[in-house]
Amino acid sequence: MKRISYAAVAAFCTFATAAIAHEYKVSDVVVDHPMAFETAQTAQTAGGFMTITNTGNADDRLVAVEADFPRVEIHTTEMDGDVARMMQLEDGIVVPAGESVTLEPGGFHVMFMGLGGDPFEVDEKVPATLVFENAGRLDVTFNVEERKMGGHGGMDHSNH
Ligand SMILES: [Cu+2]
Repeated sequence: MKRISYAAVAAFCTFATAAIAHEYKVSDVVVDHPMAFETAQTAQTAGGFMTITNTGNADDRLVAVEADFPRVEIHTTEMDGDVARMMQLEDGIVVPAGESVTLEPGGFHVMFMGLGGDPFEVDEKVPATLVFENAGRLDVTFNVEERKMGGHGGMDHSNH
């Protein structure tokens, strides 16, 4: 149950930032508003979020994300009792035909790893390439946004 209520909070935050949405498209895949939250100075990882829509008639799959970091992984989040644990998705994320998949705090996310003392700062632009099994490669920019306080900031990735 906890996971569901958390997702509702995250969805609210997503709508609140919709005014600065940006969108990318390749073949039948549309990527809306790739973003990341600012991180602590000492953070080694940061999460990347977006909505991926497949307008085609065949399923597609986000198989990799490339960016200028020592490692970039695709993660899911599972609740282990009250503890949220992140796990790498070796096979990526399926985006079914005609559907959207949202990467958001508490769920699927891109994990930028090995920040090495260069934290994400508000208004920073993080270039990345999304690799889809069918649609191919898509260059996008993750906008770094303010981490809202009071429980609206999403998952803390700093100890990942
Ligand atoms: Cu993660």
